[in-house]
Amino acid sequence: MLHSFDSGRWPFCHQPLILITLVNFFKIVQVSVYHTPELAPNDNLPDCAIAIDVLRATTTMVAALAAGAEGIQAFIDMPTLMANSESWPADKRLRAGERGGSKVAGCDLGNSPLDCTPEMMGGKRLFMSTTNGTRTLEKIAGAKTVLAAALTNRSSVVDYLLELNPKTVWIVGSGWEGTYALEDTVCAGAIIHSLSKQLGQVYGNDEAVAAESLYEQWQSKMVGLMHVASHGQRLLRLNCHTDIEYCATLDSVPVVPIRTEGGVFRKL
Ligand code: 3SL
Repeated sequence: MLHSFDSGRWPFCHQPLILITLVNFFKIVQVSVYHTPELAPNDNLPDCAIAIDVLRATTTMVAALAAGAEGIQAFIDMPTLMANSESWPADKRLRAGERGGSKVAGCDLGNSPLDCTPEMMGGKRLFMSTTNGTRTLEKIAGAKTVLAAALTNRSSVVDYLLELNPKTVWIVGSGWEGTYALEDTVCAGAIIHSLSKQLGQVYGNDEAVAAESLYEQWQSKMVGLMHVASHGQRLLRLNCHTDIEYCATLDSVPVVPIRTEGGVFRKL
């Protein structure tokens, strides 16, 4: 069960030494959900930070690594992506650029997880920039461990968190240009729901409590939730029905993108 905490204050203990002992003994995890990168604090980064962009950047990252991509480098702007990818052999790189849901001119790919076939991805490095998702990755770059999560890899992310045993976790949604996105919050809730079921002791901020409730309400209707969500509707207008169905699938891809040296995301 998830318990709430008030602005990072622990509910039962004000003595730091006793707190540290209790935290280590009981494997208590403190989870903070932030709906957008703008809402995440700039300091006191956690032991582990998780970026979510269900529609579609982190779902695509999971799919690309599952399909055999060598690694993924994320950029907040296209000129930096182009300059960095230039130094990589042309036959070993793919440029994926998305703005407003559509592919950026001059790129090999947009941001569809369905393009991530083994034939396309095998052995290639993906240089990626999207409207919101890659900004979230940039925002949490200072954390010790940085992961990318989607509904598709929810159970693998939770398994890794149980193994890593971080004391503090941030789950940061990408939203849409600074505003809330339903699908990112439901994914945060799915992670918290599974984590708290397995650990028993999880403390969360109010956003974490709300995210878990949202997941509990919609867990059997994920495609329905995507159709209600504003970015889901934007993608429907772009005829991305099959992308939405794919992104709404829970626990289907056993891959966790983790940030490694040089900021490259690789498969755990
Ligand atoms: O906002 C993003 O980063 C993208 O994932 C948006 S889209 O799903 O590719 O339209």
